[in-house]
Amino acid sequence: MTWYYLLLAKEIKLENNVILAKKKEGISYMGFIKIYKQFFPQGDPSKFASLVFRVFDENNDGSIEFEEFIRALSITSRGNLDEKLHWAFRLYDVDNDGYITRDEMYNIVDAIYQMVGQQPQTEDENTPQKRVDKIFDQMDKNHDDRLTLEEFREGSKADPRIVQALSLGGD
Ligand SMILES: [Ca+2]
Ligand SMILES: [Ca+2]
Ligand SMILES: [Ca+2]
Repeated sequence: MTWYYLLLAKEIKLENNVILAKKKEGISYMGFIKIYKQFFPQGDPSKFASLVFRVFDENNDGSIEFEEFIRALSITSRGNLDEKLHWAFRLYDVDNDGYITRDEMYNIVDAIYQMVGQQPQTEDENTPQKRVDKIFDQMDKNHDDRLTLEEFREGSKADPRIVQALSLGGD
């Protein structure tokens, strides 16, 4: 997730004054997407940014307050592996029911592919669907087509590339 830390670090610099000045308003959804667009001019990051926004915006009020921003930043940059994986799990588990379904995984992977634009990839991962199938082959130990936090955690530790998949093209 290296690009992600860079993004956040750079954003803090770029937007530091703005955030402090607008402490009460926070970062809007559109502002968040705009920041991503600076980093991924070759693709369309709006879908991915909207998914990340959801995780940042803990109180679900449509903006990322300074406190929310700092909390997310500290987990994604300074958290231990378990904290990072839990954060990533929340990103994938869009409906917050404690399971990542194939559809939810597809949603994120597709958003990442859109964001990074066209990239040379290996034959078995060159579409979002193939990538999702591969992740589930590796992680879904009980084959019920959904991943628990435990399966996600174990699978990610066994194959760190799965977590790095979040940063396709960035690491
Ligand atoms: Ca908020
Ligand atoms: Ca879910
Ligand atoms: Ca399972």
